[in-house]
Amino acid sequence: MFEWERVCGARAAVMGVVNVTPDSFSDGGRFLDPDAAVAHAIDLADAGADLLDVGGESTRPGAAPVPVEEEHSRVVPVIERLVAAVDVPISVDTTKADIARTALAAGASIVNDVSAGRLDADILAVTAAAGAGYVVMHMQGEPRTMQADPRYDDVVAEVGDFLAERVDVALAAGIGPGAVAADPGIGFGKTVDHNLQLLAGLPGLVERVHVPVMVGTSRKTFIGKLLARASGVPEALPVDQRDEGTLATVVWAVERGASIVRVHDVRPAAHAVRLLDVLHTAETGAA
Ligand code: PMM
Repeated sequence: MFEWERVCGARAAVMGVVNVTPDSFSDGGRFLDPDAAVAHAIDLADAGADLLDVGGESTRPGAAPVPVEEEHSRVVPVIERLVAAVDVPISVDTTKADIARTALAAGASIVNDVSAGRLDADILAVTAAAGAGYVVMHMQGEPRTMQADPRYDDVVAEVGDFLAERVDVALAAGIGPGAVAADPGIGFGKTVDHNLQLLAGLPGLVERVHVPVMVGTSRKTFIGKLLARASGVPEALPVDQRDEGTLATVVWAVERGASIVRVHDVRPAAHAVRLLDVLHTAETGAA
């Protein structure tokens, strides 16, 4: 039975992103070849990833769904090879029960579901039957249209209510009480200001959901836009200039109670998380 406590009980865990896709916004096409994906994932594990998230369907704004056979052929061979090559848990980033089933049979131990079980409800039973971990993520709308005009009265309260409800649904489906994590879904049907409010409101969200909270800010558009805003330049900074900003959000999120951070550039995040842990230990010792 998967337990988040074993991954992020002592300090926050760093999840490395392995996108086996032609079109993900930050690394689309780089790791579509299985050899390249496996080599990259091993590099991320060597760089300090506590777990690896393998995805075969881009969820960037505007992305079209991928047929199940195609998604299967992208992720399952990579997971099979990774299970033999690394000793960190592997998660599959999918919304489809069929993909979750084959990925778990191939040795993955977590299902990262950006739809929180709303697109294919069987994914909950599949995850429960395997004794696997599960991530429920908040998304307003669906990837094709989610950035069109996202609206909330109170984004922190609405995302918190949604996550608490979906955690309950996952538990009711038989997923282990220690096996569910919740993610506010930064950038999924959210404006720059919605993302900012969620990051500012993270302590309340952590308290509200009662399960480990995952945060995925890595290289997202809002970082490019905020850096442009703060530096007085008209254009959002491109994706290859967002890693330092990402690191700032990683430190911010961990300091406000995030248990798992999902990133593309693992080494700096792993170092930052370890240093934060050392500093907190020193602070406790000095008190
Ligand atoms: N972001 C992406 C994909 N999957 N899963 C979770 N749980 N949280 C996220 O923020 C998230 C995700 C966006 O695409 P990427 O794989 O290129 O980062």
